[in-house]
Amino acid sequence: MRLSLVVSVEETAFDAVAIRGGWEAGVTRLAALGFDGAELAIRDTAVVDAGRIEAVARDANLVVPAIGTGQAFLRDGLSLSSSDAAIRQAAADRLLGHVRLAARLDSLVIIGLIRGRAEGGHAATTARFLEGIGPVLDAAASAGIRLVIEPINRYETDFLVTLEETLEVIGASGAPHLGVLADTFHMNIEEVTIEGALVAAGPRLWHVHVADSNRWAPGFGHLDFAAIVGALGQCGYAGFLSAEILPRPDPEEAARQVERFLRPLVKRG
Ligand code: LER
Ligand code: MN
Repeated sequence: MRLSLVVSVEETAFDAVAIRGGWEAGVTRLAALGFDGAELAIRDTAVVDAGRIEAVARDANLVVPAIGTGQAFLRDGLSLSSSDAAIRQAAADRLLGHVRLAARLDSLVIIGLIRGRAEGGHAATTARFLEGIGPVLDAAASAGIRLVIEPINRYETDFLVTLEETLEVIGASGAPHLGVLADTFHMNIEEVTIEGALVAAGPRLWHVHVADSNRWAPGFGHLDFAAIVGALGQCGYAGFLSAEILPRPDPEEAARQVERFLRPLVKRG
């Protein structure tokens, strides 16, 4: 398992992004702190310079394990499951840009808040979601890119809050390149046990966001990360632990804590 941290390429109102004040400096700083990767949060690939991202990551010797898309929902209101077909279409069109960038960077594309909210019940929302994501799945298959759906806690969404229900929708899609992202902060609110849910997700678990119970860096709250990393090892997880954390007590200390606390655990695991 390797370590990364979420960096936003634009200034964002989303608070769990520890490194701020310019993505280029952030990525370079992560490399200096010993991280293996930088996960990028990108609202719209039309306003980023893909060549520049490739160059900065390569020069810093960092992988971009995943590209986050939630700001397209938070800032622009795009939703794959909206009851408005034009909004579903706009969300899919936006995600095609993320898929193209992911193909250049060899990244996963995260379907987080952009999956939308429940409207008219779970079954109807799922049906619209599967229709909305269809063209994105097709483009990802052609590009050889995988997507991951992230279960998100009930205070942020009412559609797909647990790993189990997310895995059901993934199964219903029939898409072999659609998997699940586990975020320990959300899981602490929604799952019966974090370790049990991780083991149950097994080989369909392709990406992990780490934050402690308070969304501070691991070790600054009360989650049992030795048990969490142990469960990930048990299900054969060999991907990234990507820190999506508040910049507390300050950005530098938050990032350092991720390395200091998790590196010994992932070396063992
Ligand atoms: C995104 O990865 C996430 O975890 C959500 O809390 C975004 O609002
Ligand atoms: Mn997350």
